[in-house]
Amino acid sequence: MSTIDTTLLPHPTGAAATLAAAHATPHPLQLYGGWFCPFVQRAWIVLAEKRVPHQYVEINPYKKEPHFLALNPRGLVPTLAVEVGGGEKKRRALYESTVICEYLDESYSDEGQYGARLLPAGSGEGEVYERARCRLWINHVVTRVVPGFYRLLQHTPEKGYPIEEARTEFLKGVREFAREMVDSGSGKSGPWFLGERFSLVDVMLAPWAKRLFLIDHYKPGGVGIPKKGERGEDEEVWARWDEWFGAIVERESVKATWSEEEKYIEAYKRYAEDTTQSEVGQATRQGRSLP
Ligand SMILES: N[C@@H](CCC(=O)N[C@@H](CS)C(=O)NCC(=O)O)C(=O)O
Repeated sequence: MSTIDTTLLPHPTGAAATLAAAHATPHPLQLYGGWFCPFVQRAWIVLAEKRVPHQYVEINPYKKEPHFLALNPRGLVPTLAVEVGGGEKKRRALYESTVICEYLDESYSDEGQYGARLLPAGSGEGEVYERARCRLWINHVVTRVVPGFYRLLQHTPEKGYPIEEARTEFLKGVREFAREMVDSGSGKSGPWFLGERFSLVDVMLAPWAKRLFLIDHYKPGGVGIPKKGERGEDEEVWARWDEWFGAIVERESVKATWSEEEKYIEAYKRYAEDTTQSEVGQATRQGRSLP
């Protein structure tokens, strides 16, 4: 059994360290996270976007400490501890990054205080459809793009399939996402998935967009997004991706939840060598769906 997963740097660095330090004081709303984890970054981005008062608690999820397992029997980060109930408040836990993000968006819904809703929330026909469309593309990110990312990052020459196959599959998921942005015409009003409006769809993909450089760093041929002028019939689609990507990396909440680049390179070495014992890594290796 590998040990590096339990010898991970035990704290965030860079901007994320500053954000964590500003949220170190005990608070009933607690985000249990690991600085390196993209699923955590989703929840962290939502807290930062909405400026929700909370405590950030850095833990190493690979250690599976009893106090953490008592909160989340799956033993994964992010885990959100919340207080619920009228008179006598009870401490409860939520997990699964997509569930946590929706919970935070709904719980801190006063737009005057917390800014615009991240998932369209209205009951009119148009908003209900847009909410469903957002969930559809969140599902695309969860079931296509993210597993494709790990299959490519964990590819080694010993695998029974060529790296090109993993790259093509991953790029297909990303291209379909970008094509949806072109087809919906959202690019006319702004860079985000919904155009002018930043939403949970952007949040769900942002952490992996930020980690694409790891594939360029570790894998021969890198991510392989074709260059301008060499994109054939997909020129417009990849230009829309570039626009979205450029906006994501500049988004304040994304920058604020990001540690120093070289720390990710160290942390993801075991993924790139396909020796990680993490549940995500093992699931990818065995062709199972991600935890
Ligand atoms: N489906 C979960 C996945 C969370 C997840 O896999 N987190 C990883 C860290 S990036 C973890 O806690 N791993 C602990 C382990 O593998 O034992 C979510 O969306 O929150």
